[in-house]
Amino acid sequence: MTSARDAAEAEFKRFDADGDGLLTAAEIRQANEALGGLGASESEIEAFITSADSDGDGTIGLEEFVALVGHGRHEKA
Ligand SMILES: [Ca+2]
Ligand SMILES: [Ca+2]
Repeated sequence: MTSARDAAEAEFKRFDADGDGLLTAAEIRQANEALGGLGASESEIEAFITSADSDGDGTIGLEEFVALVGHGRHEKA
C-alpha cells in the first residue's frame, strides 16, 4: 500500500533536481514546467514556498513538502 507520505516523497525526489534534499525556487519552477507548463509566475512560486516553508530557510525540505501535500490533498483519488 502506498501511503500519502510515500507518494509525497516520490514527488519530492522528482522535483529535487540536484538531490540535496531541498527544493529551491528554481527547482520548483523547473518541476512545474516539466509537469505541464502551467507557467507559474515568480510570485506564485514565492507564495508556494512561503506557504510551505515552516522553518523560514527559503527552501522546501522533505518534511515541509510532505506536510504541504500530505494534508488532505490527493493527486489521485
Ligand atoms: Ca535541490
Ligand atoms: Ca524550509
